[in-house]
Amino acid sequence: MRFSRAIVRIPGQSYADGLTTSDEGRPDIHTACVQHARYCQALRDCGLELTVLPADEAQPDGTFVEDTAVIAGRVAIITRPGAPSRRGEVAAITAALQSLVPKLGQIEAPGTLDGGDVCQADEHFFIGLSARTNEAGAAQLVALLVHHGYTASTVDIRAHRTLLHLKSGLSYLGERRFLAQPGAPRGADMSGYEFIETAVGESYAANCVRVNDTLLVAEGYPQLAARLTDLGYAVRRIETSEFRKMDGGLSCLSLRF
Ligand code: CIR
Repeated sequence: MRFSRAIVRIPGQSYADGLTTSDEGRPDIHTACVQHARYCQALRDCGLELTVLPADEAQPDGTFVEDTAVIAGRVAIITRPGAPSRRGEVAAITAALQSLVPKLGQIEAPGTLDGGDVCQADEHFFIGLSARTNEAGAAQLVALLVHHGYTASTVDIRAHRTLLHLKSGLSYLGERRFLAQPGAPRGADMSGYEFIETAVGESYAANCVRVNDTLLVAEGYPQLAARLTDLGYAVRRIETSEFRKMDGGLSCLSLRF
């Protein structure tokens, strides 16, 4: 998968009022903005043209744009986030996508779906069933994707209470290879893939992002960075401490297409 564009949203002053289960303390908004700006620069350095949306104080979790849409090739599906407090985020993303990617559909009630639960592996989409993505939402997404020529299947992560989303626990690296936390749920359809596991204490870094020829990896997980470098990846490390405090990771911060 090659990307040429991404949509991001700057964190607002209300950022620390968003949803979190983390006990790492309140995020510092200034540091969050610095980390976000570096993330944006990394995407640009990977060759992407960015649409940078301004902060929206009414949407504290709004910087986690990945959850509001699924982009499949050159079409977009607007989600219906599982957390009611996040449903207001989709309007601005719908507007931002309008001139860039044709809309294929929208997840409708009673369906709920967060983009963080959607992991594209080439022409196949793995969809996590989680506290945020329900069976109705996943079924709607499967139908839309299949109609558009992709294949899709679900992975039930509801028993894994420490995982917010499917992609909190694994990332697709390309070439039929996943990076995953030890014990991360694997769907039956994942048996034909190679899995690289994060080391003990480095589970958070299982959420990484392949952007063209670069792998964006969270800073502070040296065993993983060394392993991925040894495997031949061009690793770029990005500080994510203030996003981790709000249960977010690298993939959550952009919609790439
Ligand atoms: C939330 O709980 O919804 C946000 N604080 C974090 C969302 C992270 N998004 C993602 O992993 N795709």
